[in-house]
Amino acid sequence: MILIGERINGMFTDVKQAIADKNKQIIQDLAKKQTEAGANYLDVNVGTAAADQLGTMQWLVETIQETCSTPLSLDSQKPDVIAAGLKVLNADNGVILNSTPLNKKSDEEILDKYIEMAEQAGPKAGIIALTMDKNGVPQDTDTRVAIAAEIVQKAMEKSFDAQRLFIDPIILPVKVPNAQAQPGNILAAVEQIKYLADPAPHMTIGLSNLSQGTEERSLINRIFLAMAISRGLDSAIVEVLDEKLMNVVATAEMLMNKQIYSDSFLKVYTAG
Ligand code: THG
Repeated sequence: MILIGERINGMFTDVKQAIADKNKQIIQDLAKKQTEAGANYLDVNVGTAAADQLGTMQWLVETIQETCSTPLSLDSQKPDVIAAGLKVLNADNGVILNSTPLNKKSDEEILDKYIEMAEQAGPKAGIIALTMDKNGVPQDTDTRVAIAAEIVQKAMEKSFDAQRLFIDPIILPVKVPNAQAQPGNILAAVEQIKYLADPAPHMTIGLSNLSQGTEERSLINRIFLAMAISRGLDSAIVEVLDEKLMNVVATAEMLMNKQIYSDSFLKVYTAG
């Protein structure tokens, strides 16, 4: 499982404040803690409050790199914010450019831009592409799979290896009215997307979106993650500091025969 730690995101009040105060300590602590907890990548999202998104992305990247070499997942739907981050990034250990739709009304070529930036960033650079296009986020399984197929096709045309591609079927809060069919639709999409290329593209989701506004956040996140892993999800943007969630990852991987069973499997796999 490729785990992307979600915490360095201006959506969180502590990070938002740290950005406003240029408080490096808060950001660096989150970087170290998430790395120790098993994050393979650290998501970096400036949020919506920062006036200078490009400068904030650069400050976050530089601040994190001062204390740890965990690869980053630069998270923005704006190519210029990603480009700004890449300028100051040491991409030797890899990087993920997160996240581009297939296309959007104001930018038909956005996926091409992300692919080009990833190619320039080096052979280990990956992309998270959302199953979203100029019509927005689809609500059914078939449209999600159809957009995923177009994303895979575009990557093939550009000789961008499917193994550097993460497809994200976009999970939204289950609490939103009329959205309760979506988790099931996403599970069905995950199952089908893995057959679009051989070897399959990676698949990821921003898990915490699902439980936003609910009173059983951790439980909802845990159960859905186990269900999605059973359908082939092999990556997720998650709260890696949630120990119970990390135990679910280890157990699901063991039950899927991706990790060998031993009586101490939990200790072994959560120790990294
Ligand atoms: N797909 C991709 N990238 C993504 C997402 C996705 N990046 C951002 C997001 N979605 C994943 N990360 C988060 C981070 C935080 C929360 C949800 C998803 C979250 N935050 C609390 C809230 O809003 O309730 C903040 C609470 C606080 O301030 O402490 O839920 O889907 N590719």
